[in-house]
Amino acid sequence: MPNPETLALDDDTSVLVLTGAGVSAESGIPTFRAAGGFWESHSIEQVASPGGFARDPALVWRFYSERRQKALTCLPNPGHHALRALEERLGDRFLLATQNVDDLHRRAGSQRLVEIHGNLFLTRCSHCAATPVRDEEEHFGPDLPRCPACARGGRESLLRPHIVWFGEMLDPRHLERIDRFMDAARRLVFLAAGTSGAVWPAAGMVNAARARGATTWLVNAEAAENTAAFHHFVEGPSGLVLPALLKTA
Ligand code: BJW
Repeated sequence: MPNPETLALDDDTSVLVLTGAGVSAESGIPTFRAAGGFWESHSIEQVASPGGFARDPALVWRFYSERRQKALTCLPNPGHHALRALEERLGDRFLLATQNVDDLHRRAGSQRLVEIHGNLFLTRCSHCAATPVRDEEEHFGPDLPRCPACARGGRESLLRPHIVWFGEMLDPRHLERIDRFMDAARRLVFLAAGTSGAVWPAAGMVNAARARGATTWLVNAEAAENTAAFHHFVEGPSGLVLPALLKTA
């Protein structure tokens, strides 16, 4: 009889993980909705929406530049490392979808990684479809960066952070990759960690996993908005809980 408090992974099991800001909290990166989080000191509408960028691109660049500075000083924590170790064990039976843009999963060594809300260190054109480029610079107004491809055609287009803002579509290729992974699993475990379950479509991934018969786990410091959708809820900091949970899985 498997222990109900372990993931009970066998050779037939695939694991889809969804992470949120809570997983990086122990690395020193603020979450969004907590006291002291980003949305306490910044208006979502001003800094994380296409309308906000159109109105005041310098304010938006300052917000993301400060986050770049901060993220570069932070290190992956034991939660990130536990997920990388699980990937090493499972190989292609593992996929990590993260809402985090801070690059810490990649820096921990995760490779089967889908950054569904973008990446803090990628910059792209706000107008044309040129491929996003790696960019660790901080951009403070008034000399904001412009798109070289557009400039060659005589157009002045601002570059912007490669981030999915509210009201913007997630990259359909990312969502398709997650769907294909779930469809291909013989037995599926879905594990969400460090996310409030307040933002869609990520908050609905648990339902999509359950529709495929998945066993579902939530690891979070407190109840999330969608806790009731999970079979198992382990309350606690992911930097402690994930290593323990995955070690015995
Ligand atoms: C710990 C911990 C520790 C702390 N250990 N735990 C369906 C219904 C209603 C609305 C919608 C819907 N579908 C779409 C929408 C609109 C919208 C949306 O979801 N709105 C809701 C707010 C209601 N979604 C969108 O616009 C998305 N686009 C889209 O769906 O396009 C189609 C469409 C558009 C419009 C209408 C309909 C369809 C895009 C969403 C983009 C989100 N972007 C952001 C900002 C950009 C990234 C960035 O700058 O970093 O992404 S918002 C922000 O929230 C960020 C995060 O990735 C995201 C999720 O937050 P997360 O990670 O959950 O963080 P927190 O702070 O909320 O929670 C942290 C949790 O960790 C807490 O519970 C803590 O307790 C816990 N914790 N320390 C474990 N140590």
